[in-house]
Amino acid sequence: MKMTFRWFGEKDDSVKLWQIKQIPGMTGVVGALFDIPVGEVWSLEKINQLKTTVNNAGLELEVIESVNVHEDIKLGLPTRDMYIENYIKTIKNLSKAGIKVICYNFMPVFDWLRTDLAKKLEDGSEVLSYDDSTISKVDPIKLVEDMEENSHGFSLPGWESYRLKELKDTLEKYKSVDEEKLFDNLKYFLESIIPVCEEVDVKMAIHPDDPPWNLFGLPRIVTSKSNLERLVSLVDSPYNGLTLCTGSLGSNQKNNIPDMIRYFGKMGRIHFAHIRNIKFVSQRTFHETSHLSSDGSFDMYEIIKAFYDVGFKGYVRPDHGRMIWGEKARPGYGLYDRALGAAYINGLWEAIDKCKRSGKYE
Ligand code: CS2
Ligand code: MN
Repeated sequence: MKMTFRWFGEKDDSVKLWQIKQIPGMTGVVGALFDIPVGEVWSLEKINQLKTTVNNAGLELEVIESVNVHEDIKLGLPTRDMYIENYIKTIKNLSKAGIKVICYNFMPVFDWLRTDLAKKLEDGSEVLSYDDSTISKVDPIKLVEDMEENSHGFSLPGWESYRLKELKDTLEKYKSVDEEKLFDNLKYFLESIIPVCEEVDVKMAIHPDDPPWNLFGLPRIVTSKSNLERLVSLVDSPYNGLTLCTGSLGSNQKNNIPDMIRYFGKMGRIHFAHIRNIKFVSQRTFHETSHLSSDGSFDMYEIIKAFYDVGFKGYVRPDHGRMIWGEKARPGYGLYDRALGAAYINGLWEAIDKCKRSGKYE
């Protein structure tokens, strides 16, 4: 595995590259061009600028998260072909700059969703949380306003305000799109882009839906083992792969994360891993925690062991962390707790590796 750290760029991140570089075992950052509106082509010049900045700090830039998919592609509108052409141009430019993996998602309208961006835990730290009973009462338009208000002035990934301005209209358009239709639209997209990815050697890694169930009547399909299985066979190519996000998939208690890692890992379809822990309050209500197993509901040892056992060589990043030690940063994306997470993941990996090599476990 190759340890990386998500970074939002010089202008829009309180975390600096030199700080990331000082985290033990850190090889590179996961970046993106956040100022390019969804659907437009990423120019090679801008990509190279970002790459040079990152490389000058002694870090690699081999993973992009995210190149977002235009809503018209997800909706299957006639304009999708133009947006797919643009997406292909972006893939080719990213390849020229040495990018190996693109993380993306296929969630209608909303990206990840939480009901509180700063829930206080007993120790005074703040975390993102999700309460299913609140969601059912909330108006999606109000939710978007709340998210903007509570993000401490930071833009939130996937919550671009210009895009969500047309929310009412977009929600209306989705009335005719159910899960089957969304799968068809994803297939159309993948059939268009995967041959290009094969040619230019860039792997696509779809991010699971977060949380992995339908919201506000909008369909969600990247949610379970059987749906992921269907997804990887839509286009049967190693370039049609997955981002295995433990926190997103794991918020459905029916999903067995180590089993999914073993299954899709053996298939060679996991190219990127997001590792985090969450704590369930009830069936569909949870809050995020530190990465440590005993702080949350997941067995992080079993998760890392599953990656180890399938010989995972892909990229990994600590996912959302708590806000601790008085840090003021983008919710979920502070420096301190994610750095602790990276150190913990590396520690688990080393322990498993040494045990395995000394024959202490099969
Ligand atoms: C991320 C997602 O912050 C997060 O929860 O994992 O926003 C992720 O970047 C996108 O869904 C991938 O396109
Ligand atoms: Mn994730």
